[in-house]
Amino acid sequence: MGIVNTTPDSFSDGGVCFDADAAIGHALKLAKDGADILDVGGESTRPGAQPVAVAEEMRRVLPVVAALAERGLVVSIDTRKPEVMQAAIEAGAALVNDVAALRAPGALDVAAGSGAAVCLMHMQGEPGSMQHAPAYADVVEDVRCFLQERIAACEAAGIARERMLIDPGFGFGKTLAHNLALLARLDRIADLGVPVLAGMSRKAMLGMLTGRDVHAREFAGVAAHLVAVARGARIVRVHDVAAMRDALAVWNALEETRNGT
Ligand code: HH2
Repeated sequence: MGIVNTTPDSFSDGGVCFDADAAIGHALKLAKDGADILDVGGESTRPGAQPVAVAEEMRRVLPVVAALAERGLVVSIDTRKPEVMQAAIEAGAALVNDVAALRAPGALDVAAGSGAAVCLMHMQGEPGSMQHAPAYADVVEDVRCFLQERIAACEAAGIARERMLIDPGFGFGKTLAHNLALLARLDRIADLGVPVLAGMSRKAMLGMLTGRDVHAREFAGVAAHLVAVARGARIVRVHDVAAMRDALAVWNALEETRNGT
């Protein structure tokens, strides 16, 4: 999954694709680099981010979603707002990627009524304050329990398990120790039986581990996402698609050899 942020303020690429043509061009480059899904977002969820109004978020994302879907590309809409989900699905989005796991009033109904796939992510608190003092009894079991509850809520609303992805939400209300525990025990999340998506690209946890600034975390990101794949992740959400693709080519060849296929 390649990241396409149509925002002025995303933590690593804010402003790069604020204009629709730039975002479309960037997305086409990611597709060429090997992204199977393009995740289009119009509201930053970085720690401390300010909320964006519905109309503005739609203005940012809809032309990009429509242009990519028209070209036959698989588009995901990264939003927490039911109105944006609905409009993006009508514009051709096939997946709703919601960092709030469809908890906003009306979000479950929009997703259930649409036939789109959904990605349910764990977040403790809200982007504005989530990094202030995140705390868990047991981060792996707490996140697992939350995702299990959201899977059940989706099933009750009429969304089949086959349409779901789950995501532990690296960096969303989590310290470095929490993020590392989740990565080390991602198999506990994967054993819920729903495909796992992992997104650590350029995030602060990689900066803390390497001492590198946000634009020099590509190698650390490849390593972290490869570990996630080894622990059961099926989709990785990244900015640097070409590098990740190369790493996965090596990984897949090794797995095929190991399995004798
Ligand atoms: N991370 C971000 C945004 N959306 N969605 C999922 N499913 N998982 C994630 O880990 C995730 C996500 C934050 O990254 P980014 O889009 O690069 O930054 P910003 O929120 O500042 O736009």
